[in-house]
Amino acid sequence: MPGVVLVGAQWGDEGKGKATDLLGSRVDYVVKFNGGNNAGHTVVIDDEKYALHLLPSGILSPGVVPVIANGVVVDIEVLFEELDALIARGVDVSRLLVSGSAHIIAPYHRTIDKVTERFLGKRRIGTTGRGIGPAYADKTNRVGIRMWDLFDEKILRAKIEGSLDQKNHLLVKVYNRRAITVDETLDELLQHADRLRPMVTDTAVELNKALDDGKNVLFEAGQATMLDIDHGTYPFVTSSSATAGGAVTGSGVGPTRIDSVIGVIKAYTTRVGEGPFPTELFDDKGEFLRKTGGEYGVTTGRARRTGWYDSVIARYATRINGLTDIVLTKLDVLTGMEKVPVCVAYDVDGVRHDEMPTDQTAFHHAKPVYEQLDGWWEDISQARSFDDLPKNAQNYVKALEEMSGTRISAIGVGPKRDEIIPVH
Ligand code: 2SA
Ligand code: GDP
Ligand code: MG
Repeated sequence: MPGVVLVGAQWGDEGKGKATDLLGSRVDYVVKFNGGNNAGHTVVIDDEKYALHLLPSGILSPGVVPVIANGVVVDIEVLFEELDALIARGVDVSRLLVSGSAHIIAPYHRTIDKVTERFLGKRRIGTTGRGIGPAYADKTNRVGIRMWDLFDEKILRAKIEGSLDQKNHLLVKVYNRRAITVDETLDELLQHADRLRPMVTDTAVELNKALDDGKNVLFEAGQATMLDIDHGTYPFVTSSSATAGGAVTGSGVGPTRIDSVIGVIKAYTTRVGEGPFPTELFDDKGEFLRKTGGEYGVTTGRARRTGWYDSVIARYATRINGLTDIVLTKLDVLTGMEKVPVCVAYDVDGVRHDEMPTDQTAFHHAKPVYEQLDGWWEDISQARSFDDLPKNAQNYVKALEEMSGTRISAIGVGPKRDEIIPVH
């Protein structure tokens, strides 16, 4: 501590929600800095399961201040649905802060996300359909709507008009849809403005002050390194900065305030949506990982694609994020295998690549080069120290640590809060 970034090191769903929750008792602020309600984080507390999308996972820890920072895109309707569901379960959400500079996902962003994917057909990205890409496109095109705009109706109307101008042309002429009116959008966005007002503030001031006061601030990434708009498998990515750098631009704190960067990595790999995935399995082993690991989307319910651990990606994530620590999750899911293959390099058209090829064609052609590690049969869910693990599981963890070049600080052996082994 005090400034810690937590990122996904693969294609998402590594268990970031659980990792954040674990740190919860030691942090004062948990900041979501990218993405929106495309995220799905599962936290299991005393057999109670919570699925969070737009809210940072830290909202479940008593005393923590949850922050939705400027880099996030906010669907206001979803925000209140999620808040109300937590309130109904007795969670105190009263400390939530939302950046006035965060962009809003308007109803037309959701519509455009869905029709674009349908229009793309075989070339689709496999988005979550939550309007994420179109909202970030508007932000970059400088026709986005920010939280602050909700509190000045005249400005809000003008911005909606500006944004809808081109979109209605596209919707009507290209997608054969009805035009969206300014008034219907205005009504929907203004519905919750009064309830939002007390939460909306300059969160960058709040976070810098918290760091000045020696408070512990955890920046929690949505999605993951390989889905990052710059460093992921473009174009099969999300539209935000999901890597450690995004924590800085997405929250308004300087890079000198970050002390450590934790990468969360699964002991195997999964991916949702389209795009290349070198270690993907299409056989019963893949189905075993999906079933045993419960690999279904938290937001959309989609079956996740599954494959072996890829150390080329782990090294890449280490480099891009400047990882200081790794939390290795779901080691328990690999129990019961004779051999566990681990990808150590790629063969790209006959040439060995030890590092990630960022050229799209090369990555599409990448074939994994595997090393076969010995598996284990013992149930490891009760293990609470490294020595409790069977020898072969210990060797698996050590091999992964060596290949990634970053120390593994904790090992997940089950979904529950206490199913974790601290290592260092
Ligand atoms: P989008 O909707 O524009 O962000 O989609 C672009 C790509 O990013 C992927 N993506 C995700 N991948 C893994 N997990 C995500 N969150 C949910 C979860 C996903 C779900 O935790 O399970 O429920 O389906 C997430 N969000 C976005 C997406 O699959 C596209 O490949
Ligand atoms: P996130 O998007 O990175 O927060 O991850 P998700 O919540 O989408 O997916 C991770 C899933 O793995 C959730 O269902 C967690 O409850 C579960 N999980 C996390 N850590 C472990 C672990 O060590 N073992 C097992 N079996 N499940 C885990
Ligand atoms: Mg998830």
